[in-house]
Amino acid sequence: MEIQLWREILLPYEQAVEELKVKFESIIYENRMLGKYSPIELVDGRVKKISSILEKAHKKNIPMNKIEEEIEDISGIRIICQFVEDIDKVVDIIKKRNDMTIKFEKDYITNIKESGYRSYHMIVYYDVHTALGEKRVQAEIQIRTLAMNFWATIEHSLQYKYKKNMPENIRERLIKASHAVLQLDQEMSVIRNEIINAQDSFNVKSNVIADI
Ligand code: 0O2
Repeated sequence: MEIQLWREILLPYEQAVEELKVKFESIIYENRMLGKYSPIELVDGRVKKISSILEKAHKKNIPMNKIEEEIEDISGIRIICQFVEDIDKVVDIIKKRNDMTIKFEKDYITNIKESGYRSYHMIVYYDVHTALGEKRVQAEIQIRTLAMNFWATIEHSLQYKYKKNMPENIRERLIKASHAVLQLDQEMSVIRNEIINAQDSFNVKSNVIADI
């Protein structure tokens, strides 16, 4: 397919990523302005590379005319939370919104993947208005803690490096590390209130300094 055609196809997905990032980032900003704890720590987003789209289509036997329907993560948003409890809060926020419709959810936090991967995924429909007209696109929203994200980022780069041939000892270490991440998340949850209070007083102090 010509590069110009790909540009046109990807345009609405790029816009969806930009808009969704702004919308989720405003949750952080508004909570902070109101002196409230934000269940979202940070937001990231990307449009899948053409090569990755084609690779996935090939792997899953998806014909060209079904790519937009069947590859649900062309637009990808990642929402990072401090604590596991925040993930449910973010899921609730998304469910209550009327600017996105949930297609389905995958709970890899309750159902941890064999690799050790933990994250909550939501596929949503989202309407964009571009220079080429109105379009309903799909976007994958991954919600995870800082600790889960640390593990997934490292594991993803190793997957990329080794492709299908990850050495057994590295795979085992990653699984061990995922147990440590689970324990870290659990420990942090126990002292969650202490941490939130400490962050609140730190924020109050920095605001006072900023006002001066
Ligand atoms: P990217 O964009 O490079 O992250 P699959 O059949 O496993 O290919 P499926 O059915 O489309 O994937 O959905 P699934 O399993 O929910 O995975 C979608 C995305 O979740 C992946 O995107 C990863 O971002 C993330 N993910 C899933 N499993 C793992 C895992 O074991 N380790 C890590 N690090 N991430 C994972 P892509 O397509 O890999 O692409």
